[in-house]
Amino acid sequence: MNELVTGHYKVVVIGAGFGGMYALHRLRSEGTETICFEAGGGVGGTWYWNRYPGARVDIESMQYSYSFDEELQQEWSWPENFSAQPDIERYANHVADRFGLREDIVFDARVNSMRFDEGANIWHLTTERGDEVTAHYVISATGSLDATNVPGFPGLDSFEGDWHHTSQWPKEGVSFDGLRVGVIGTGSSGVQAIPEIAKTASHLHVFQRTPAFTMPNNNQPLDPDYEREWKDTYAERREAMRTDQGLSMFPPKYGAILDMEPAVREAIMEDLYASRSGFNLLVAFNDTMVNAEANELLAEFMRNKIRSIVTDPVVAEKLCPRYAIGTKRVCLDSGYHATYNRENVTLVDVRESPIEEITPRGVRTADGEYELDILVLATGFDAVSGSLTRLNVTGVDGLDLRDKWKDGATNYLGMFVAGFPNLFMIHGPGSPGVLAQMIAGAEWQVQYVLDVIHDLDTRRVQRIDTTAEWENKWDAEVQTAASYTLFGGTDSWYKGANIEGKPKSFMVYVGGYDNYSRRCREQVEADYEGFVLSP
Ligand code: NA7
Repeated sequence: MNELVTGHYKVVVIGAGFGGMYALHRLRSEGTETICFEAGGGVGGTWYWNRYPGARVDIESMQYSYSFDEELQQEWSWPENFSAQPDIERYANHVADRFGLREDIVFDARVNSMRFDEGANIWHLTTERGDEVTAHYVISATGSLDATNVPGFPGLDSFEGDWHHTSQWPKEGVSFDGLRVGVIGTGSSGVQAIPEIAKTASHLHVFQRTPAFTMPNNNQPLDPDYEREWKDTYAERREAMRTDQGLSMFPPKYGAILDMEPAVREAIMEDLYASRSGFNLLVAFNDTMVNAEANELLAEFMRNKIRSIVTDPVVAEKLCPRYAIGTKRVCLDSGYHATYNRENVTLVDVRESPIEEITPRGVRTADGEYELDILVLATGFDAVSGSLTRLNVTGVDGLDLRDKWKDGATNYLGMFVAGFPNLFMIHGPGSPGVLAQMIAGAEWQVQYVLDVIHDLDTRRVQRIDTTAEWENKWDAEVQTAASYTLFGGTDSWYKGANIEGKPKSFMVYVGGYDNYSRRCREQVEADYEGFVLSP
C-alpha cells in the first residue's frame, strides 16, 4: 500500500512482525476495520531487521512458528533445525501472502506519534511518511528487540570506514573480504556474527566487555523423519507447549543438580551439551536458576568447555563468563569459541582496557589504537520498553509515556498501562515476552486481547484503563517472581541495565506462562478487577 492513509479504524496494529501479523490476520478474519503500520519495507519485524551474517533462531524451528493454522504448519518445511534469518523472513513472507495480509499493511510507515483523545475515546496516530488515522483501539506489536542501541562512543562519526549495527543491516549485505574488521559486543548477535565474519576478514578484532555463556546449537539439516514425527502429532505437541512455562517443548527434566552424584550430573550435562541443542542444558535442572551453588556447577561445566576448545589459555579465561549462567540471555552458537583459535582473530578485553574513542582509522582503547577498515556494532537494544517509548505516546492529561516510565515501565498484566486507555501491548514489559517462545506468546496475547475487545463490545464499554495501584500490585508480582530466581543479581537488558540512564527494574515476568495466562484470565473473570471500564 503506497498512498497515504487517513480515516478511522476500529483497531490499528503497529508492527508487522509475528505478533502484529497474527493480530492483523485475526482482526481481518472477523471483519474488523483494521490497518497495520510497519516501519520496515517488509514483514518479519525483528527477523526483517536483523539480517547480519549468522543470524539464526535459538528455538527449534518446528516450535518457533505459528500454531494457529493446521494447513500452514503442515505445508511449510524448514530447511534446518534452527533456521537462519533468510528462511525465517521467507516464512514471514509466505504467511503474509497466504493470508493476504499485505492488503492491510502500510510498509515504510514508522508510527511517530500517538495521542489519546479523552473526549472521543480514540487514538490519533501519525507516521513519519505522513499517514494520519484515528483508532478506537491500538495493538502495539513493536517487538522487544527493536530500539537499536548505538552507544555514544566519542568519534564514531569520524570513522572513515563503514560501520553497521547488527540490527540495521543493509539488505544488499556487507562484504568483509580481505578487510580489517572490528566487532564491538559479544551478546547473541556478536556470537552469531563473529564466526561468519572471521571466515573472510583479513583480520577480526573482537572488542569484548562481558563474555557470554553460549551453547552449541548442534544445527543440522532438518531430518525428514523428525519433521514427519512433528507434523503427525503437531496438535498434541502444540498443546503441550501451551501448558509449558516457556511455551516450549524441551526434553524431560532431571530434577535438582545438587542432588546428583558428580559422575551422574557430568554424564547428563555431556549428553545434553551434545544433544539437538546445547540450550537443553539450561532448562534441564530445576535448581540452576534459583540456587547459586547449583548454577555454579552448570556455569563451571560450560567454562570447562571453553577451556577445552580455545587453545590459548589466557584467551580462554577471558572468554569465561563469571556471572550466574542464564541471568543474561544465553546464546546458541555455531562454532563461536573455536573462532578464537584462528590466526586472523584477536580478542580485545575492553573491560580491562575500555574503548576511549573511535578514531578516523579505528578503535582506540586504553591500550592503543586498532586500525580497522570496517566496524560492526553488536551492541544490542533498548530492550522491551524502548520500542514503545520511542513511538511518542501521549495518554490521558497529556501524559507522555517516557515520563510515565522514567522510574520504570509500570504496567498491568504486561499488556495495559494506566493513563493510556484502549492500548494493548504485545510482549510488553511485565509479560513473559522474551523468556518464552515468542510466536506462541504473541498468539496467546492476541487471543486474550480480542476476547477482551469482544467482551467490551458486548458490555457497551468504550474505554478500558487500569490504575497506578494495580500497576504496583502487578509490578510486585513481577519483581517477586524474579526474586525467587538468580536473575536479579546480574546487570542485564532484562532489567534495563545496558542503557545509560534507564531505570533498573526487572521487566520480564519469570513466573512462567502457565501462571501468567492464569493471572490474566482471573483478573478479567473477577469482573475486570484492576481495570477501569467506562461506558
Ligand atoms: P546484547 O545481548 O545486549 O549484547 C550487546 C553486547 O554489546 C554485549 O556484549 C554488551 O556488553 C556489548 N556492549 C554494549 N554497549 C557496549 C559498549 N559501550 N562498549 C562495549 N561493549 C558494549 O544484544 P544482542 O543484539 O547481542 O542480543 C539481543 C538479543 O537478541 C539476545 O539476547 C537474543 O534474545 C536475541 P555488556 O554485556 O553490556 O557488558
